[in-house]
Amino acid sequence: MLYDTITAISTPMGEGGIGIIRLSGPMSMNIISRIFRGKTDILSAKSHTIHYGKIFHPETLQIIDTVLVSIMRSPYTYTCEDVVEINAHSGSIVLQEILELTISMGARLAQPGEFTKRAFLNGRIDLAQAEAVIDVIRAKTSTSLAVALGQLEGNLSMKIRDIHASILSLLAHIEASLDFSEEGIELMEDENILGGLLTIETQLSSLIESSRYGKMLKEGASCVIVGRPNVGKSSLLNALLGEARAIVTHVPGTTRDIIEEIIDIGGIPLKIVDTAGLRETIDIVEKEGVARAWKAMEGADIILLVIDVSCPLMPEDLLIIERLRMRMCVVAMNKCDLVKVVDEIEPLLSDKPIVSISAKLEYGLDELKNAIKRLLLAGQVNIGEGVMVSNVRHVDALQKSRLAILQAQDILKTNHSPELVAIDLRNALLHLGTIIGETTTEDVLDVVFSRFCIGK
Ligand SMILES: Nc1nc2c(ncn2[C@@H]2O[C@H](COP(=O)(O)OP(=O)(O)OP(=O)(O)O)[C@@H](O)[C@H]2O)c(=O)[nH]1
Ligand SMILES: [Mg+2]
Repeated sequence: MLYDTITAISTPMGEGGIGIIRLSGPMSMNIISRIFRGKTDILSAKSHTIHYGKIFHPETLQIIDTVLVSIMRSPYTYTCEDVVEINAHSGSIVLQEILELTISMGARLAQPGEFTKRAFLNGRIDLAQAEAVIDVIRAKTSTSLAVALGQLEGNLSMKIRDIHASILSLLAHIEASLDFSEEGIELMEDENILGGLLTIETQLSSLIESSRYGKMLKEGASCVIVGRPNVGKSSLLNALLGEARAIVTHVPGTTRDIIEEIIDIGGIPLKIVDTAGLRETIDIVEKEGVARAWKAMEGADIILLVIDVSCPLMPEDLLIIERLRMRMCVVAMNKCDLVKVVDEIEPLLSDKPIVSISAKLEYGLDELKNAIKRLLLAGQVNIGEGVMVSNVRHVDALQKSRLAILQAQDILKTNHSPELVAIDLRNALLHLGTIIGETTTEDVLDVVFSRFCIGK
């Protein structure tokens, strides 16, 4: 372990009960012993103990704060190195002064994610687990948290290692057949190798398939509420959020700007976007709002069309319906607390789910959320269970690995060249290895850890 000692403020900036400065590396104990006075001698303190005392400036002897210091000795620590955590009062000046003091004692300011990077480089966790740390921190729903925690525990890594081992075993057979083909060694039949490749390909495919939901759990999906003015779009946003977020009035053209909020729909963080009512207008502010609404609609994963059942359909409604043909869409028939005079709408929206609601009386909202959830998950119900891939980098590696396996199958079926099959299998292994960090370049590591915050 040839590393220097790093230091960082590990808690968010701002006022709070406690702020933590974390040190990791060979000089951690030495540094803390020079700036901390308590009842115990910190250098002889046992590992994983906490000590009450004061941080002071060794030259001026000026006291900076009263703190609790945690001592954790290598190797059973977050980074596998000596780690010290100083629990101070969380004011930005206090934390900044202690941080600068540790730097003046020889520590270096940590880069984003450097503590976790050391945990990876020192072999405590693999790369997929290290990446899960940031997913745990950024999880937006309890289901996405569960998936991230599973990955941190190593469930994805285990699956990848299993597949890796199967490929390796096939490769060993093929290479043995190349090396000892004349020595009468019992060799695997092509058919058995093909069977093995097929199983591997299926496993890779199902992991790739899981990423559709895995990514949605992590990154969420977007749902744009559209409709002509005054149908109750903003009322619906407020009802879904459970708070009066958007302005609601009886005047058509109330909403001008885009309003975004996140709600939890069956574990998926769904970004709900309220927009200006779509109509022709000469008001320049409203015109801009309408242009933004059309644009938001273009980029949405799912569209929530609101229709007012208390009026007949208007040309604006028909124009929007026309634009929804090929899109994932749920239709909310709003104001169902009023007398229904709207025309038959089903024939216009053949296959789209239609739900009756009253945004004002908060009626039908669960049904509406279920319709959105069904559309997003396309029938998949056990989302969040089992191993799920949620990281673009992992999906890319899995796809490349699967492609190599498919190619190996083709070669085996056509021209039986074991050398070429072996090359493809080695490629497949290489790509799988990048997921857990066995064959990862420094550039990739830099990209992975630059997504972290400083202090993690
Ligand atoms: N009776 C009844 N009135 C509703 C319902 N939903 C909304 N309204 C009323 O309809 C009017 C318009 O509501 P908004 O939510 O502002 O409609 P909007 O679609 O956002 O309108 P713009 O922002 O102008 O495009 C308000 O007076 C609401 O109180 C409902 O379910 N039932
Ligand atoms: Mg509105």
